[in-house]
Amino acid sequence: MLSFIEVIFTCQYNYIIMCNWKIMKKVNFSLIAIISIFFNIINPASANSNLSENYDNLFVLLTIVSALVLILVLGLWGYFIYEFREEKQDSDRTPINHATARKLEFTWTAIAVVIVVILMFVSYPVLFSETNNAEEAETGTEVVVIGTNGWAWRYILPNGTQLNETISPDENRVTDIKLNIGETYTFVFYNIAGFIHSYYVEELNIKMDVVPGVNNSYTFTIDQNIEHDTVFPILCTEFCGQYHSNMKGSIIAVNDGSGA
Ligand SMILES: [Cu+2]
Repeated sequence: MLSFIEVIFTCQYNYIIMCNWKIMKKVNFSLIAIISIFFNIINPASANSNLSENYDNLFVLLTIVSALVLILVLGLWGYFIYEFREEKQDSDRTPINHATARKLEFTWTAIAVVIVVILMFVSYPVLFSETNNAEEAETGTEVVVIGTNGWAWRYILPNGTQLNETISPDENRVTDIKLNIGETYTFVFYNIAGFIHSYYVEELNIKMDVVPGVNNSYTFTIDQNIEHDTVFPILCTEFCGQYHSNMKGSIIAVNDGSGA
């Protein structure tokens, strides 16, 4: 799923392209920006776990709020460029007085603060709905996930089995784990590396920092509609050192009961 920041980058990217083509005057770039945002909203989200719906709703809300702010800012910008262009000499260019300017400043600052505070209250429960301290977490089948100093993921399954990485000729450290579709799991993260990793499964909406001395946990359920043997790749999203990009592996979703 494309993130909120990527939406903004997409808009800026379109803007830069148009500047390069020197056709800025002919093309209404704010329209292109709006189309970009719309494209990002309708981009199919990753609805493969129970976490997806809350995240996706929050994403759409943030995108709409950002789009409205963007339209307002671009609209005002366009208006001022047009109204105070060089050729038009009859526009009123007297500066507003200090008291009015202060009121205006206070008002727009207050509006921005209110919007940010509302978004904070909306985002907070989503962010922490499934990600808690291990002791307080709603628990499913507990799987221990270990980030190592050999740039690999290891698992300890509920039955005590440890899954270790295999190192491929091209130096990838690969660890796969099978999980049952529809079963609720709690991943408890340990770090024996001494430096930070971050466990990321894009298609299941899982992302958790794996920090030395901190046992974060993550409770999730793979959606019932997922097909047997679906593979969800895992990445490390904390730049952790020499073999950062070689920390490979997958969650393999199974419905024959052979999962952890
Ligand atoms: Cu890492």
